[in-house]
Amino acid sequence: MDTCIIIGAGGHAKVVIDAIVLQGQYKPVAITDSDPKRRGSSVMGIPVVGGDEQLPELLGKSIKHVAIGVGSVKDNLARKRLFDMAVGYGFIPVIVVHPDAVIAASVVIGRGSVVLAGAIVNPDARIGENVVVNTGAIIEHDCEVQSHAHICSGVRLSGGVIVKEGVFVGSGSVVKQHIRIGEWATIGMGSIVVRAVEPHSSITAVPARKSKMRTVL
Ligand code: JB2
Repeated sequence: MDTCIIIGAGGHAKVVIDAIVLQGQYKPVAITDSDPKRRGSSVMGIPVVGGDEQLPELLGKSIKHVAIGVGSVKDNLARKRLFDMAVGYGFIPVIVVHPDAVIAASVVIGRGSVVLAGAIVNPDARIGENVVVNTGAIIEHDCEVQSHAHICSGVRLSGGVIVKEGVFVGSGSVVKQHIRIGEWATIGMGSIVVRAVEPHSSITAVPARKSKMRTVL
């Protein structure tokens, strides 16, 4: 089995490591983390060997594969930076698919993307590079999720939604069919998105609107 390194030793790394182990294709053998206090500790039995300055040495030890274990809260820039850095060093980003994710045969997934437990990705959806489809998210048919986006736990993207590069869609949000979300936009947790979202903008939960008066007897 090929070995792989994990970048980041926090909560998201645990979930990624668990999925990699269950997937059974790669064996995580070392973690880098920028926090010096984490050096010498371990996550799920995998040692934290130091910061990212260790990466060239690990590559020299024939560890060729990498998974980004740093998640994101409203910002995917760090994940993009780490992905670009690892690729720049010559690492191969692994595609991680939890065995309990459901992915249609026609779905295309780019390198370094992670699809976690209970997620569903339906026919003809396209997933770019370094995307996170987090636990229980639903990506409906014909959606396009571009690189470095993070579709958080429990999100539902209806059919044909376009999520541009670097977008963050917060937990539990629902996006109406064929909506386009501009690059590096941030959608706050629990939002109901019924209109296009401007690039680099930030929106939060859309409040329920009164549709029609109704008398309840
Ligand atoms: O440049 C870096 C770097 N920046 C932060 N290089 C490396 N190698 N590591 C880095 N880190 C490390 O990522 C931090 O020192 C820290 O140990 C870890 C982030 O851990 P944390 O638990 O704070 O967040 P997370 O990214 O693992 O998880 C967040 O995102 C997930 C999607 C949390 O909000 C989770 O609750 C969420 N599920």
